[in-house]
Amino acid sequence: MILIKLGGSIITNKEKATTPRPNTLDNIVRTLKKIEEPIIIVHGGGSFGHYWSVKFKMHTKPAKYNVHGVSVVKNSMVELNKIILDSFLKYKLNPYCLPPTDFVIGDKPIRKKIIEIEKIAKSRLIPVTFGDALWYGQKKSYILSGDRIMTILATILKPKLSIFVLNIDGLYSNLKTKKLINELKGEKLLISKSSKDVTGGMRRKVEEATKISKQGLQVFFVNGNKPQRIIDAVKRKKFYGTLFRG
Ligand code: IP8
Repeated sequence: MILIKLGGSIITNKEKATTPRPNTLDNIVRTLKKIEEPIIIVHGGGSFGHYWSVKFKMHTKPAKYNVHGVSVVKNSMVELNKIILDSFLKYKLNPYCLPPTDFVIGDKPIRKKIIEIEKIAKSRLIPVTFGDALWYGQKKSYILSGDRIMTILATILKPKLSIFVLNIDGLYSNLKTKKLINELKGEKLLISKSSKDVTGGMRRKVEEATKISKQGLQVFFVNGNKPQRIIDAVKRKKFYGTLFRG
């Protein structure tokens, strides 16, 4: 099984509120058709969820946030999710929409439900879930990042490969020269905090990728503008991106 996160920066235009990138999305989805094994999709919030989370000052920490804000963030994620589902349907990839409330209560994963997600994927439906505003309990809510969902799912389902699809080639050792880090094995990385993402941007991704790879699982950061690189990685032909060795 292959776990794939479509990052908000690749599927939306982060410079413009609530703006998808339909052509880029379609290109990725069309290419995913070449994968022969079961896949599970997670997507991020980009200029939908993050835009509204910033407006309503919502974060990953459970708190008594403005309830209207919770609704607006959630609605924006449903809107983005629909765009993604429609793209999958268009290319006959049979998406199966699974909001995270289906397998998380408060901030606790429901193991039984997650095992069921793999069965859904094995039936050739493609489970599609996403980062979201979630009810926490005691009048509190929080933003659950799609990156965190990757760790939740990977921990239980042990995918052959967990892929983070980004808007850049992978991790750079030097931002100016854009020198790509091809492979990592247990090294500690220092990543600066991103301002636009309420869930922590690249820093969060690296944290979650490290958690997954520490379980002996492979994680790969790849550029979604070059979707064939996803297929090459899945088919073990070539890893053009950053590979976290398990
Ligand atoms: O983009 C966050 O998901 P992420 C979703 O995967 C919201 O961090 C609602 C901001």
